[in-house]
Amino acid sequence: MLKAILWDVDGTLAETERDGHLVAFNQAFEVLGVPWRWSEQRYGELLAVTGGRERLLHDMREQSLAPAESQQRLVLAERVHRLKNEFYARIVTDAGMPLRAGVLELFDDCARADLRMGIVTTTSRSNVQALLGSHLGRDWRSKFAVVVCAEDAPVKKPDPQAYLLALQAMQLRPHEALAIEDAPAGVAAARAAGILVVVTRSHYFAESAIDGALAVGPSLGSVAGWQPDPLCGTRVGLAQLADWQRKAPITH
Ligand code: XBP
Repeated sequence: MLKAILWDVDGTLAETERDGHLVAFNQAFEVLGVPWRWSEQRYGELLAVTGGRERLLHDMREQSLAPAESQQRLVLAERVHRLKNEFYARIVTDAGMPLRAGVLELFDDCARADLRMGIVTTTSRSNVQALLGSHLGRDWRSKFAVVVCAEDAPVKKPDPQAYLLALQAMQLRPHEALAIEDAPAGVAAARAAGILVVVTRSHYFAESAIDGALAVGPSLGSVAGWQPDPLCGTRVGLAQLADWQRKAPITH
């Protein structure tokens, strides 16, 4: 029986990578006098590395203008990352970052069914606070039984640490939860924790090979383009997710 929905954040709740983090990283580079910028395409390549600080350090290995010493790189990555998160929060609160289609409706489905929700992300807590605070108000935290962020799970996806922590905190067995993710690393993390996953593809992972998901589609806001075909309705709601979960082959 389905007892909880576990939400990834970046790319799943909103297109935060392209419209938020990338823009904020480039703003931080500019302000701190870092002599390079990331294009939309380069950022897509760098998303193979989970975690903003880790992504910066990975990129510096290929930047000829990056500091030579590893300690200096760590210091620079730390400064850029902190400022990036400040700019990100500003983008989200000032300019606004729309939630993806079908997300709010699924929140409402869960509330109506009294089904618990959790946030399971390896992004920084301040970013989650900015995004959900702007959409759900100051009371946003009360809508989630658990909020696992990078500060709680420092070993980033595809490691299952964040999902294992969520299961533990919610006292759930893996087959009682269903994760919603957008990217292969997130799917791998959930699967490694034994949790079934539904994938709503985001901008950067529109074409990525996805292994081991229960269902894959372009948006929770529409039944078009999903595999397997949704039963009925106009969007992918809780009834559909529960049906997919019920029909999943039992592997536990
Ligand atoms: C999200 C990430 C993060 C964000 C940026 O992973 O990889 O690095 O891109 O956030 P998840 P930070 O799929 O777990 O949400 O800069 O705070 O890392």
